[in-house]
Amino acid sequence: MIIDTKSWRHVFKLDPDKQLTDDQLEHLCVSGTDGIMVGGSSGVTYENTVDLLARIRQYEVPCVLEVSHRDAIVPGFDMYMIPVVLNAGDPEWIVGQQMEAIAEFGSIIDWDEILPEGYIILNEHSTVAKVTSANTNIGEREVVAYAKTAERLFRMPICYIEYSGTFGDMELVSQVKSTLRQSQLLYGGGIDSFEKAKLAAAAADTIVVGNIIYENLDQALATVAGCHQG
Ligand code: 1GP
Repeated sequence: MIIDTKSWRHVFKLDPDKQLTDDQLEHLCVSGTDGIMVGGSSGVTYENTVDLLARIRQYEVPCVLEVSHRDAIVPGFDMYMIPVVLNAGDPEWIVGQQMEAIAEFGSIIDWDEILPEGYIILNEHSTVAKVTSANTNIGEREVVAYAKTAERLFRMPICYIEYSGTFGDMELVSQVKSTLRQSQLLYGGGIDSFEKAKLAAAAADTIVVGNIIYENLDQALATVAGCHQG
């Protein structure tokens, strides 16, 4: 089913390589979040992705796949988000992986289900920064220019500021938001409480909550209410 993710304010990002009990998954799916995004930087396989999708599908919450590797592209998600890492040092993560996936699956892709995401990775210590050799040593000038590159040059519907593992600079996020006219601004990284969700939601269009789910579920669930106050 093609869904409109534009109005999403809060998203839980679930990692197929990490464990959740049925009870924990139910709490997340009925929490009032706008959607579940399935994705991870390592250990994501076809099998663990199918398994997680089947479990999430017991609930009504929309569910999208953020494709990290073409071996783990599973049919049945509502939409498919395709990261393009704008500040990757290795062009493999800007266009190489995407080209390989299109070479393999291009004839069966429903392009209406595809949402490109222009990623800007800013935490040098994150797994995703290391995997993509991201150039994280950039300032506001470059970050804003990357966001404009996503929106105005590549016409991407989504710009994603990624601080995975640490809470980022909300002034910078606000600055990017004020320069975007069309693209939806996603922010993810270190949102682990009601307060941080509120701050991030005030700065970005949509906030993405990941790691805290696996560390403290109650704190993770509190981010939904925090987001609504942001
Ligand atoms: C990761 O942006 C998400 O891709 C969320 O980050 O895991 O730090 O919450 P955290």
